Parts: sequence; structure tokens; C-alpha cells
Amino acid sequence: MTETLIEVPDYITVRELAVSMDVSPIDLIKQLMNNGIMANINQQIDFDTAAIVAEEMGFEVVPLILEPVEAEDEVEQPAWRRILAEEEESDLEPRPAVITMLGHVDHGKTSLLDIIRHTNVQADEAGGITQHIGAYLVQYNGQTITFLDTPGHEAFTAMRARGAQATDIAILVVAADDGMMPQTYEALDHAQAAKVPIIIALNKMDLESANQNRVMQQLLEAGLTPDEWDGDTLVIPVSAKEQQGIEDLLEAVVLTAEEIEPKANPKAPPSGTVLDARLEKGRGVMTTLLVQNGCLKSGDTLLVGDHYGRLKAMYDFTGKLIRFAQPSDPVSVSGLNGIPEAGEQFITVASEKIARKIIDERAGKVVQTSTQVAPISLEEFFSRLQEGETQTLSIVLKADVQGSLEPIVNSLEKLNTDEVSLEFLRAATGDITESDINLAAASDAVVLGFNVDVDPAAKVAASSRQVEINSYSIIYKLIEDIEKAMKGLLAPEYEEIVIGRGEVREVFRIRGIGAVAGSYMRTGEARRNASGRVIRDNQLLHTGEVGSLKHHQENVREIRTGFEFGVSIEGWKDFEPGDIIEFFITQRSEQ
Ligand SMILES: Nc1nc2c(ncn2[C@@H]2O[C@H](COP(=O)(O)OP(=O)(O)OP(=O)(O)O)[C@@H](O)[C@H]2O)c(=O)[nH]1
Ligand SMILES: [Mg+2]
Repeated sequence: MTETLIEVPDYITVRELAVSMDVSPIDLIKQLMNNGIMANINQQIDFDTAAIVAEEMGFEVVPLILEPVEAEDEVEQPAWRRILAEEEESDLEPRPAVITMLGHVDHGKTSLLDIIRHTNVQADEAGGITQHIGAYLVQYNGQTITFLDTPGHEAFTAMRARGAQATDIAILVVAADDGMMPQTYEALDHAQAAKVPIIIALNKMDLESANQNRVMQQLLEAGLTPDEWDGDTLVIPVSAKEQQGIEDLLEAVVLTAEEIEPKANPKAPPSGTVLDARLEKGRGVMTTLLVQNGCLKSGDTLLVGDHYGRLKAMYDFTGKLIRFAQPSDPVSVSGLNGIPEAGEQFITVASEKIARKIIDERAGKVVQTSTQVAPISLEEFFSRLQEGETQTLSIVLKADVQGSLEPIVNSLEKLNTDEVSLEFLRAATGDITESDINLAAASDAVVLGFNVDVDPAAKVAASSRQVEINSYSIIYKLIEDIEKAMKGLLAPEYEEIVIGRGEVREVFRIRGIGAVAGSYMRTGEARRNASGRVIRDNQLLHTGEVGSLKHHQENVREIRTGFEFGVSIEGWKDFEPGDIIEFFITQRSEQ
């Protein structure tokens, strides 16, 4: 029986169907004629029609389901792993393992790392909160290990995700007194998504309130069985304060690294990940990179997203000027012509001219992806609210003096309702800085400024990260705008623009899609993201979004005048030949 089973797509030409049944096209055309269908060899028939004639000719027909092509793996695998996977085994040489410290705020990531590298960074940090990914090389028992620090504050989700994506092994730092906290779980999710081994550093064991058993129970519930309970998750009790257990932790790192044997091809074209980038006075854009394949030399031309530049200076993690960096080396470089996004992949190209050419060629694509992830604006807030996407408007507020900050915060807090609440990620005095923009970008917040300036680095960051800065000099105007955003009064006005008209010629019923109008584009164009009005004898019958738009079997984004196409309109199944479909898009009206 299996020889007679054929798979048929939504639409198929007579020729293709004949080939798949291994019968002569003439016989097939005759069979179609018996059913009252006049079709030539190149004409398309829909699934139902194909199924009827094929079954009459002794075949069993099933719909052809196009499997998505392993999309999941493609997305999850970071670019550097794909690059390494393509290297010849014989070109690969061992490289230091990259270890990332992850965990909830204040659980001791930076303190542990300080002990590990015998310095004291933690004391220098503003407010003790790690803002950027710190990156260090550490020697232990003759082995070199690369450590990346990440911040634990909830606003820095993106940095934790990038840290986990760039690493070979994650150390999840859990304070033994607090136990698993929201960002511990979140960091765990990132590490698991990146499919890297996880070592638990159970910190602050010196505290009387430390409760190892409780944390191990929480780990178990999160799906990590501690080694002490016969599982394979190494749980290492440590105290950064008393410098206890650090050797054990490093032993665990070395053991795990030996298992995964990190490798790279030092002779390959250099590539890796951007850990951090910022504008520095007098030095321009400084970018922290993790070299993951090949060796980076000063003078190389870097290409990162839509930024590029010849490396002017390269520094190692201690700040020493170097000319050469190997796989797993973290370095800071100057020379890029803009601030790249942390987490972006860098490559090197032969010249700046080639870099520009590559950027130009893919410009269209880049614009599209960046508009999809555009952070929130006050105007958009309400529409997202209506879509059920958000109930909290996150705010970064900067004001000139404490005397204006307090009344603004107080008045804004009064606006909280059961449906919508305001959350202050930061409410402080001083100009709007790059750090305010980064905070807003990471957590989809709006930036409000009252009588303050926006410093130049913040302007660059705001435009590259598409963060909206709203500046005010009158308090009630600021309050009023937020109130309007919460009630939707700032929602922009939209107008409809007709983009084309098509005429329905034939109607098909297709499983899974419903009614498809085989149509002819008379004027203008149809687009996949447009809406359509079904018009019969000058009467409007229905308005709905375009469901599917096909040219032959292919899904397409647009159809131009003079072409035949198939279209479905959401919520409508009663097309008739002669119906007119008027396609329109909705766009913001000019004020
Ligand atoms: N008692 C005790 N306190 C510790 C220990 N380790 C860190 N701390 C304290 O915990 C606080 C936070 O430590 P950090 O190392 O800055 O924590 P972190 O995880 O890097 O914090 P973020 O970078 O802000 O997420 C500091 O006050 C440390 O002194 C420890 O083992 N025992
Ligand atoms: Mg820290």
C-alpha cells in the first residue's frame, strides 16, 4: 500500500501531481475533466481537488506538512559555537575555559571572583553593584581560566543572558542565607538555555543564618540534584568573606573544564563576542571583547553588527597595551566607529572598505530586526497594555534637585491603579547618562528628565538602543503625560491607506486555512501584513486581516499589479468569483 501513498501540498501543478503519482499527465488531465475541471498541465489545483482525483486513480493522499527546519537549535546555538563546530578537528587546540559568575544581586559573585584573582574590585564599584561584565584571566595550578562577572540586579537580564551565552561553564552563586532568589532562577534558565555545565557556589557559609540543606532542597526542586544526594550537580560551600572553600570551587571548575576540553583554532580568522562597549572621554568607543576563535592582532579591521573600524589600541584585562590576543582572552579595544551591542558577534574583515560594503548589503535586514525589538515609548505603552502585554510602566527618572524629585515621585505614585502600576527603576538627581539609557533599554523603561541635560554618550546610546527620552521643565506636564500614557490618551491617530484592489476568480477550500480566493491583482498591490475588505456589487461584506498570501505554492510578502495569487482573509469564507478585495494598511497620521 505504501507505494500508493502520496503527500500533496496546499497547491500543486497538474504536472507535479502526475509525477508524484507516476502516471501520465494526459491521464490525470482526463480524470480532472471527468470531474468537470479543465486544467492544463501547468495549472495549479488545490489540495482537495488533487485528493479527489488521486483517490479515484487509486492513491491515498495525505497533506504535505513542511517540518520547520530544526529552528530551535539554530536559534539557541550562539554564533561562536557554530563557527567552532565548522572547524576541522585537526586545527583545534586547547584554550582556557571561560567561566561566568551568575546569580542574584549581592549574593557575592564579585566578592568570590575577587578572592579568586586576589584583588579587590568589589570595594571600588559604585554602590557595590556590578554594572558591566568584568572579565579576567586567572592562573590556577598552572591552568589559565577566563572568568566573566555579571550583575545580579534584575534590570540586567540581557547581561546575564549574554554572559551565559558566551561561557563554557556557569558558576551559579547562591547566598546560603537567602537561598534561591528570582535572579538565581532566571540565571539558571539562561545557563540551561545555553546548555552549559552549572556549578553551584553556595556562598556566605560563614553566616549563622546559612542553611545549606534548604538551598539543596531548592536546587532539587529546580531540577538540579546536588552531588551529595547522588546527583551530578556540584554544590561547593564557600565563603568569600572568610576565604573558605575557594580551592574546592576552583577544583570543581578545573574538573568540569577537563571534561568539556574547550578548544579553538588559533589560526582561524578572529571572531568572538562583544561583552561590553562604552564611550570614554578621550579614547572614543572602548569595546570589551572575548576572543573565541583565531588570534586578534592590533591593526585588524573589526566588523560588529553595523559598526566597524581598524583596531587602534588593544589592552588586556589588566589595562596593559598588547598587540596580540588568543582564544579565550578578554580584551578592550578602541577604533570602532560606533557603540556595538553587548552580545553581538564580531568578525574581522580585510579592510574598512569591505566592512562598509558588507554593512550596506545587509542594511535592509538590520533595519527590520531593530524595529521589531524597539523598546517602549510613552505612546506605545497603552497599546501594549491593551494587548495584555504589560501592566507596569517602568520609569527611569532624573531631576535637577532633590526638591523637585520628591514631589514628582509622590505625584506619580498617586497615579497607580489596580490595572496599571508605575515602577521606578531609578529616581535620582543629575543629568541623563549612558547608564540611565542602558538601564532603561535592558528593562523596557521610559526615561523622564526634569530640568536636566542629556549627556553626549547618553544621546548616542539612546539613539542606537532606541530609548525614548522625555524632557520636561514643568512638573504638571510630566505628570499629565504619564497619566495620559496610562489611560491611552497619548495613543497616536491612525489612518487607512488603500494599497490595491484584486478580483476573485476562483475559490478554493483548503484544510487548515479555509477559503482561499484565487485572485488577480488589478491595481496597486496586496501585502501579507495588510488588511482586506471584501466588496460585492459595491457592498462591503467583510473586513479582516490578510491570513495567507501565496503566489503559486509559495508564501509571499506582496503581489504586484497583473499577477495571479491566492489570498485568505481572516474571518471570511464566502468568497465568490467577481468579488473585489480592497487591500489597505493602517499607518500613523501625520500631525
Ligand atoms: N558574610 C558574608 N558576606 C559576603 C560574602 N560574600 C560577599 N559578601 C557580602 O555581600 C555583599 C555583596 O557582595 P558582591 O560580591 O558585591 O555581590 P554580587 O553578587 O557581585 O552583587 P551584584 O554584582 O550587585 O549582583 C557585599 O557586602 C559583600 O561583602 C560571604 O561569603 N559572607
Ligand atoms: Mg557583582
